[in-house]
Amino acid sequence: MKEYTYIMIKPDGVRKGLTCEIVKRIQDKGFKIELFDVRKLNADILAEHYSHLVDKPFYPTLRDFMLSDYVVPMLVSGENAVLGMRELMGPTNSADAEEGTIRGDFGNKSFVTENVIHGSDSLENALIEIKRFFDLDLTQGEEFNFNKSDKILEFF
Ligand code: DAT
Ligand code: MG
Repeated sequence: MKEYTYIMIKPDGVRKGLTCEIVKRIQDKGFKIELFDVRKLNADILAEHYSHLVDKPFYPTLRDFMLSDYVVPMLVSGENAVLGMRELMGPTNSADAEEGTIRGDFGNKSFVTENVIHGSDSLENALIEIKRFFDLDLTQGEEFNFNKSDKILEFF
């Protein structure tokens, strides 16, 4: 099935100049980048995004890192995009990630927080994250249609 997933290059990826390399890897894997943005997050949206982690002792470090610089949010689509992107990224801890994966090649193996990229972990969470970061109501399997974007409609 054609799936949507929410991908975000984290501040370390942007600072290391990896944006285009990561875009290339996503496209070479056969996925399509439907939307691409560059922005800074605020503490509220980050706390929503990482609501499963806000009570962890490492959350302040994670928050300060994620707010430290620009991020690159992307709406990515393709066959098996959710799991396929997680495979392309590698596991959470870059020290456990194989060579050839984005985290394995570019993540900080001494500091789990700096793992370069976020990708949704389920079909359901992908839609929640796409709504959160792009304000788009998508359904898995449906065609992406620019008319769906209120923001773009307002622009024209
Ligand atoms: P993932 O990003 O692979 O989906 P996650 O949702 O469990 O992993 O965690 C989100 C981010 O939080 C992760 O990319 C890096 C950071 N993180 C997770 N576990 C951590 C830990 N034990 N110590 C420090 N940072 C952690
Ligand atoms: Mg996660």
